[in-house]
Amino acid sequence: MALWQRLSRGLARTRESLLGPLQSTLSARTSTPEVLDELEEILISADVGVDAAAEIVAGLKERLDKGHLEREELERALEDIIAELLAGAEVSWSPPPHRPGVILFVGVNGSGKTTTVAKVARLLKKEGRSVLLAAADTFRAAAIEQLAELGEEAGAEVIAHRAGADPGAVVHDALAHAKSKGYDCVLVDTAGRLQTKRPLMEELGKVRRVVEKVYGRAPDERVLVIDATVGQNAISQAKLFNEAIGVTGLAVAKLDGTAKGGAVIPIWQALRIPILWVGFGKGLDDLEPFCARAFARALIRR
Ligand SMILES: Nc1nc2c(ncn2[C@@H]2O[C@H](COP(=O)(O)OP(=O)(O)OP(=O)(O)O)[C@@H](O)[C@H]2O)c(=O)[nH]1
Ligand SMILES: [Mg+2]
Repeated sequence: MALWQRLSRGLARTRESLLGPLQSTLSARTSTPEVLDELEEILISADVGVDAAAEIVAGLKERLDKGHLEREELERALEDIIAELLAGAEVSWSPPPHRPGVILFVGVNGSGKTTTVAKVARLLKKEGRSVLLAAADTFRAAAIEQLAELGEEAGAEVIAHRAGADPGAVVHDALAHAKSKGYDCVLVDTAGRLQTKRPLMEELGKVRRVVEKVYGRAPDERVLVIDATVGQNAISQAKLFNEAIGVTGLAVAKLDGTAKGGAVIPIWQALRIPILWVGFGKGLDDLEPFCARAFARALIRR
């Protein structure tokens, strides 16, 4: 199945929130300006954001006839404009060039970090890379077990200490092990933390420094996992994580569970941090590298 079709299933709720209301507007055969006004409101209520909605509608005004609108024509134009708006968010990501590359996953509680770590492990393993997982969420007892189970499912070894141990020590061990065994990548799962809790944010800085000490460089990627169901609220979260640790990429999880998938547009516009992956289900295969065109197409087409 093509990427956009897999995404399309995941984005069904978002698409419904966009195209459902549009359907009735269009079938009433109103004139273009009225349809565009209504579309702007629909986009805003689907969490696309006021600025992005205005930008999309301005783009449509330029492209479309002044007269009556064909649904297909409108959809094609909408897809093109969204794909263009998101083009810069897409990167052709590949693992760090040296061995092992270190990827740190951070985010608020329950955003989807641990699941995303396992999904990325699965993806990398499919590409033939060897992957080690570090269970640096020692705060939540069940987190270690969860990562161990998911790691097994993904076919990746997991380094863990007991609950309550120092996350920095786990990372230290994992790096040493990865080095001695020649692993390609180490994926570090961290505890969920509210971006406003300073001591917890400082703990992330400590994990970062452990990597710097052992490797002489920061973790190659610091990935912020955001939960798509929070929509534009992810922007303020991201800003504080970025200040604490310097976020290099986003993973957007739970796109399947929300009608707010359109928020990816204002999130990209506000942060200008590349979107590395999108997750759209609980299964380990429900993750894909972000592709602007496929995302736009899945938002609009069934
Ligand atoms: N539907 C759906 N559920 C997801 C997705 N990603 C994660 N989940 C679910 O969301 C819940 C939380 O996911 P976790 O991966 O444990 O989130 P976390 O950020 O590690 O949570 P903490 O470690 O407690 O901060 C779990 O029930 C996951 O199965 C997704 O893309 N789609
Ligand atoms: Mg977790």
